[in-house]
Amino acid sequence: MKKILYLIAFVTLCLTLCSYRNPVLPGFHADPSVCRVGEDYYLVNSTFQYFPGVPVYHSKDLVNWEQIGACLTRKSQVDLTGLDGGNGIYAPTIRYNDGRFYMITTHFPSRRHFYVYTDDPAGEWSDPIFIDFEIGSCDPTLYFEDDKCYFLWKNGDIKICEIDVETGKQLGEIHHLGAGLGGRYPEGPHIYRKDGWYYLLLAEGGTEHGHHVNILRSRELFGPYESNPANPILSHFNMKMQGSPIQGLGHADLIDAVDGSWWMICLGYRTHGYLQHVMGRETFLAPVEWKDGEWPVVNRDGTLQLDMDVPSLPEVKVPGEPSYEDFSCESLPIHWSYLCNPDSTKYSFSERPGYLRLKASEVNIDDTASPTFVARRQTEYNFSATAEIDFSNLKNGSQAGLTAYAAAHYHYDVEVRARGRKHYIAANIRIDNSDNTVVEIPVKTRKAFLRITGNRNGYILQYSLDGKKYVDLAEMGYRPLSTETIGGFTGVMLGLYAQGTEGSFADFDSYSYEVEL
Ligand code: 6LW
Repeated sequence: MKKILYLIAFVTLCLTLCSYRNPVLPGFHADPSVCRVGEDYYLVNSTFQYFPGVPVYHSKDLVNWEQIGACLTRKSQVDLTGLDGGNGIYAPTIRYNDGRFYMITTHFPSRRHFYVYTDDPAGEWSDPIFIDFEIGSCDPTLYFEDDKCYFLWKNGDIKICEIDVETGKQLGEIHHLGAGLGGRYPEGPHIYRKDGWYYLLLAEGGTEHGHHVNILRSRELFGPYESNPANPILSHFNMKMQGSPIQGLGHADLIDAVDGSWWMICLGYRTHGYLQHVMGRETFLAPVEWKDGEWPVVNRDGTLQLDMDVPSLPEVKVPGEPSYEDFSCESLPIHWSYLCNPDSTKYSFSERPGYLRLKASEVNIDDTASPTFVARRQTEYNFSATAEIDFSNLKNGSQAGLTAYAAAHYHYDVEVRARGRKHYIAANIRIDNSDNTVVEIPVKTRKAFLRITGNRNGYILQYSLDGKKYVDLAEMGYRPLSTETIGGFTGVMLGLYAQGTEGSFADFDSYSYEVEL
């Protein structure tokens, strides 16, 4: 009997130590970059037109991540006015040197590279230091060696030069490190120093299905770099992985863990149907075997799975994002996002304590301005998002509700509408130039529950007047909200909004987001 108990304990221990689930940051978490300080790991993602910009996540095991802040929390750092999903903040890199964290990124459409710094990644970051000698393209990174700082970026090929990290000024000549192996869009470069070699990691193929990661190395920082004969070191763009639910792997960063093991984080997307995805590019983790003087090998064969049965770092759990928000807070929790820089006068937690008051403006969620809108990421295929709304003060010509928002002109809404002195609950489908009310139901109450349920087919729009019995209003497929349909770089956000007549507002009493893995 004792032997059986020991065996059960060992198997349980092994399963606990030897597995994690990808993506480690589900939902729209593109262009990940990671660094380590002692036993602490920090990770950032791109955010495009969403604000705050560049969330900062912390972990002790590279699997469980907790958002501790954001790099860009002030308009003086990033002006997103008038920007849509193809613009804003592109790929970031986070690095640590001599007591200071740096995050470098690019603002589109200006294409200006800039970096901010801090000694507390959970706190405020500095105002931007702009790289003004090189305007254009994207994917900047920093490499520190001895007391020097080097700036790398992609613009056609991969370029590098030394900079004065205090001012962003160019210090040395620009060197060309080549364009990888000739794939489309060589991008996302990072440099690592190991065993007397400089390693240049980069993505090629473009951030769609052809995406993959290559690595080169040189004895000299400025090259010439030789390619790893085993490239690509990470790719699902092959026959073996053509059926994988994970596609588009690329844009990676390497990290040496506190126990000496190596790991890769990268972006990829989980397909809804054949090669279409709605949740945006997500952050994945893979183990790397990197023997002294040899090339790194990612997860044995350069692929990764949703369930990773590999030895992982000792698990350190973190509090997950709450599934229920009763808005009894004084400000919006950090994991919520606004569209563009928010107009703070349109949001209140104090005018009706315990409620989030969203004040309508003439800017609506299809305008590339700053609508009254707050959202969380869709993180799983199967979810249920529910908002409890009091629309007593929603005036004629206004709408407020819950939306599965992929982009301006691409969203499914279950909303309350005020027309004259009457109110209606409606399912509204916006696909490109088509703005279609599927159904509109007059209601006499002033409170309702609005719900969007997600599944592998798409989205179901529902409402309830008592929070118990839900009525289906519309059912829509995922394809119109997929990145392959819309383009751009973001994923579906499940948001609350109010728009229409100045002085009109809606009070949200709660928001719940439940997922089914
Ligand atoms: C980013 C590029 C990429 O600049 O997509 O997947 C672009 N990689 O490196 C936008 O995320």
